[in-house]
Amino acid sequence: ESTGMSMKRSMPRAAIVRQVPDTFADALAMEEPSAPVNVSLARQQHAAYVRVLKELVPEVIVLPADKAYPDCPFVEDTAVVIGSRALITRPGAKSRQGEELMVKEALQRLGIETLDTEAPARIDGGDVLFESGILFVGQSTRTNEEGLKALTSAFPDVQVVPVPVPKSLHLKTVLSSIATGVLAVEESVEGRNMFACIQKAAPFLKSVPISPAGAANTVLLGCTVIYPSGYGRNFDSTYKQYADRTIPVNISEFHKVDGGLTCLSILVP
Ligand code: CIR
Repeated sequence: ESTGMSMKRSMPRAAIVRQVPDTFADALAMEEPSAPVNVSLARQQHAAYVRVLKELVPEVIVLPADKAYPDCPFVEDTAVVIGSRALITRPGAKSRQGEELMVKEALQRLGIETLDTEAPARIDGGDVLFESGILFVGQSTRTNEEGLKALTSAFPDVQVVPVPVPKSLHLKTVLSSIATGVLAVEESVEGRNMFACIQKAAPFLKSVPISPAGAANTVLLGCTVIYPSGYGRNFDSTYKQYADRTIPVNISEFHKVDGGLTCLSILVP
């Protein structure tokens, strides 16, 4: 770990995504978007992201949208998969509870053992980062202490570390893995404090500061980093220090409703 070299990480065997519903403009947002959500553009952007996944991941399962759940494309929030087991979450926002059912069935079809989260526990998968064998769990408005306990009992062999998320929606809004042992971390007071908390438990982890807010939410697939373009900056040279390949993807319509790239898929190891 101290060589400064990033280790190879294996490609997930499958990814689960969920299509954009007609009601997507009603998705939850912490702040009213400056421009309204363009649903047909969101669909095009989603399709482009799915094409990238299909290029890299052996199996991509595309679940149909449900118009009763405007936030349903953000599948990441509905399950935490480690090894051959998944904890199906109880999403933190009431309007999202129920999204997890279709995802649960898809995971079971893949042969994954599923466990359920019981009330009063609440978990959004966007608060959960599994890196270097440690499960970092954001404590946010969406994921509570009971949720943290549910994760601890679902994965008894895994070290679980709570990380306060005072301001942002989710843990992974602020930071994400760009290589094994390396995190992209939003350059902000919140980002610095969160990474300091992470480093206390995992001093070997490195951070790469990224601005502006929102840009540090990336998807690592094997040695490829997919990152959000549309922040007026190109991050290729930054991420190429750690990754073999970088792919920018524009998801402007998802950013408007607080969604990042990681939210749009569940990766099945
Ligand atoms: C929500 O507020 O739940 C959605 N509008 C955005 C969810 C983003 N999910 C994620 O970052 N994992």
